[in-house]
Amino acid sequence: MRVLILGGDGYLGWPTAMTLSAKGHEVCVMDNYLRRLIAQETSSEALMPAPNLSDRAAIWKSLSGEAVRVVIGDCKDYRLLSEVFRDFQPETVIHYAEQPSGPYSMIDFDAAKRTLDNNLGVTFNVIWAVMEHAPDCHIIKLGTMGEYGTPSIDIEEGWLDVEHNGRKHTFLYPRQASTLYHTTKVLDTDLLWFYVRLYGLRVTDLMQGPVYGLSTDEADRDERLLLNFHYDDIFGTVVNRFLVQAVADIPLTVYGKGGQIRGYLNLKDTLQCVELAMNNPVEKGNLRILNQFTERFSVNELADKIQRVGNDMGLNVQAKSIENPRKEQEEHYYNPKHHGLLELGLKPHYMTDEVVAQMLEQVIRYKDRIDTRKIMPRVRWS
Ligand code: USQ
Repeated sequence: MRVLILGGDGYLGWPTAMTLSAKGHEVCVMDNYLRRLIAQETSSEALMPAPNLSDRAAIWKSLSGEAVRVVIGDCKDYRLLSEVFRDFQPETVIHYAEQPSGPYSMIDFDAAKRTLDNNLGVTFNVIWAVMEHAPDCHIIKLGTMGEYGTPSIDIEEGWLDVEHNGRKHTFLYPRQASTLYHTTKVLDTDLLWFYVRLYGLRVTDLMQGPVYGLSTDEADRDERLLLNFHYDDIFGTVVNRFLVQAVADIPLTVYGKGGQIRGYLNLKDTLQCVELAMNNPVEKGNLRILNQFTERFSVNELADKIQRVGNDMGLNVQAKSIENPRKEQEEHYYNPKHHGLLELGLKPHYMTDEVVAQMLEQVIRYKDRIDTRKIMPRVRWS
């Protein structure tokens, strides 16, 4: 299949490119290095340095023999994006090209505006590029579980049957996000749903929970193919941050009461989910929504697990509640459904003690590169 990956330089984009090209797909990646730029602007660089995208593709080709086509450019530039769609004629487009950090989107006006303009602008351009140049192309859009928020009822897989005054209708499940970034994803979904209804696009929206991990089959082949593993407060997700804190002898930064529950997944499962969605496209005129996570933990449960495994390995891991920089519920009901991807064939990699130990060992190798100034939260929601 011809697959266009937008945001191909990212934590998810680059490993997706490698895994799909390893399986014989024709892959083109596009990226404008926005994440690298924001990382520099906010002193949030990843633990291991990554070669630029063209060099990554060259290294990958020398090891695997597989060519990944690289386009460096901004998907907000509609003329450029159109050209890429017209020339490459993708059968699937995987849209990761968004500013992905909740904390970044809450810094100030400029960061919020950049997040809004980028995320909505790119989604809008992708929709139009598909309609104009590749109308049969399956759009796989990375959404987020954070769109739903933490309502006190069960979270369904994208849709809710509503009965009102004796009549029934199915609507998009209500969304109420708690950062501007997550809100842009809510708006993306609405935009896609509008164009699906009116113009018959085919779209899969993957509602992903926080991802963790620094290992994939392809990335493990060579140090230069390593992922953008962030542990800072801007781009680092909670598990990756805790792993680094455990290795750096910094008490795990539990925000507030630590009762915040989320649905987590291993990066290897993100790759599986995207591939499953791609190999099982939806019919035209459909928006399929899949909740993408494999298991649920509270922040306290995660901290306990990493503390226990780390201490068994001889580390000295403590956990400490600190004032929560975010506005979020610290104790809440959380029961999201997640059947769709399992039914498509997902075989989860769970967060066993062995998996935690392996990740800690990988981080230990880069211990000297940890910059402890990047760890404490620098952004408050108000
Ligand atoms: N948390 C801590 N301590 C920390 C960092 C985070 O207690 O040092 C808590 C947060 O307060 C939150 C939970 O851990 O309650 C998850 O935080 P996170 O930073 O791992 O995840 P989040 O900000 O929600 O965003 C991340 C990705 C985002 C993706 C999202 C999926 O950055 O791109 O969309 O996970 S979800 O959370 O399901 O919306």
